[in-house]
Amino acid sequence: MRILYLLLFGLLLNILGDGKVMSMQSVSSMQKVISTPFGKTKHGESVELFTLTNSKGTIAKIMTYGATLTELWTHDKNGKLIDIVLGFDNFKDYEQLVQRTYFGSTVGRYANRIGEAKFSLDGKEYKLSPNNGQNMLHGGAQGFDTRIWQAEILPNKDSASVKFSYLSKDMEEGFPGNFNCSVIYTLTDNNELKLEYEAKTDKPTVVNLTNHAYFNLSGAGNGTILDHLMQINADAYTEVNDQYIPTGKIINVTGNLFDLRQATRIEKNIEATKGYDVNYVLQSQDGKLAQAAIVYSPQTQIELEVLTTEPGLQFYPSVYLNGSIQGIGGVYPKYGAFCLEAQHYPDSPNHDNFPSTILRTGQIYTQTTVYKLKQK
Ligand code: FUC
Repeated sequence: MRILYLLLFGLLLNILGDGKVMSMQSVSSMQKVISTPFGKTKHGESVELFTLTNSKGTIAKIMTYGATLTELWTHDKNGKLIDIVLGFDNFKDYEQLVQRTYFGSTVGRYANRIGEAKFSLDGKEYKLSPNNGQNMLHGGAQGFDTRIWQAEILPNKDSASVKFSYLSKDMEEGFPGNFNCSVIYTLTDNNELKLEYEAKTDKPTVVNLTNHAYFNLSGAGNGTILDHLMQINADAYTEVNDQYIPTGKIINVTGNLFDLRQATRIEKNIEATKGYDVNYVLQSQDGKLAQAAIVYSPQTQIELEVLTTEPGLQFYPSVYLNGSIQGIGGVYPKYGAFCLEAQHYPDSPNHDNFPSTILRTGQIYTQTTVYKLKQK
């Protein structure tokens, strides 16, 4: 009987997918990965979309352009499936964005900002391509979020996994070294979306990979996240100047508006902090997977727990959205979502007191971040 249900479910996905399904895996173990064509870039490159489903009915969709999480569907308090990340259901809308938003993208080679778009390594100065005033933001004009990644469905008995790989050539956007990287997206039956990154280089370089998903636990396009409760396990944050470049100072949150160690309504200090947008220095600094944040929507009773091996977490409550983008679920207003970007600190290559982001030949860079969903 169970098998029959699964086959019927697979058939339904096929029909919903307009018959364009190219491959399907592990139907019998209830986890599924299907791939469908998602569109073509203006240069004629094909973009594929991978749909991961677990036994709870949670669905994650990731496209090969930017190894981007485009949709994440989970159940709200009434058992209704809602999409909790901002994005589009067709590729053209991503390409036509007037302003880069990095919705759900894998960001690299260096996520966040590098001051004056330059750094020195082993006595040599590297000039990067500035794309945020005189600074570099999220890997430059053609960051990893704009690249087509190679995808491979991984044989995985217990969960649905897809591996996305990208080779960033020596001196791409100014970074030294041929840089081979990958991110494996896994959706477990425990309602965890796990992102495992790996990279190596053939010359010393710097690296900071993250995901830039915009979450709204009340549903993408369903108003703002101002009523969400946010807890971040950080005693400090990296101070920035007026261009959001770290000054090098690490500021303790005690008695300060940025203190989120207790679950706090996001609205409370959002204006007073000028929209947060800071990198939190997480309590866990040993590189082991540890809880970094918990977020909760009272409307849907969906909770998101973020765990990471990274030492930092950028909290960005979508200050620059302004209602001009119409995506899945509706229009995306200011504060229509929050990003929690697990990362090394911004501008680390220019600050010796920050954890190092240098990757040398023979070393393997790894980063794991888990988004765990719960119904509370
Ligand atoms: C986040 C922010 C930045 C920028 C970008 C689009 O990473 O920290 O300030 O606005 O998103």
